[in-house]
Amino acid sequence: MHDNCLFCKIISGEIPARKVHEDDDFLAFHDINPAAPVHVLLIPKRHVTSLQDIVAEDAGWLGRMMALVPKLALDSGCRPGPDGGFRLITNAGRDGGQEVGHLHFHILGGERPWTGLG
Ligand code: DGP
Repeated sequence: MHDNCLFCKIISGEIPARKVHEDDDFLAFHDINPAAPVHVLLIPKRHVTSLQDIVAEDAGWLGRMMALVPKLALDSGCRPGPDGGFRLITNAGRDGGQEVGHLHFHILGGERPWTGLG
């Protein structure tokens, strides 16, 4: 728990969210301002500010986080196969367009057209 971190408050339950997945290490929930028909945020429960802070020792849990993405995409309504799919985005730092300072993956999908995040 990191003071004044919005996503830590969602993890603790202080701020509600529409959860799609939760386990000991990760939480996924619908983005409050969806940029696509499916727009889910996947976050680690440990407070990491962004991908800027990742080092080689993080490979284990970060790999497990990445491996959750295709299952969450399908469970959230992304279509399977080559005509379906999803987009994965993480914004890091101000120049990267990051607004919430807790590492998160945007999982975006659903039938096009939609613009996504750039
Ligand atoms: P980024 O710009 O990459 O830091 O994206 C932050 C995302 O977080 C943005 O798409 C909107 C979303 N968001 C901000 N506040 C809340 C909230 O209180 N609840 C939920 N579910 N999403 C939020």
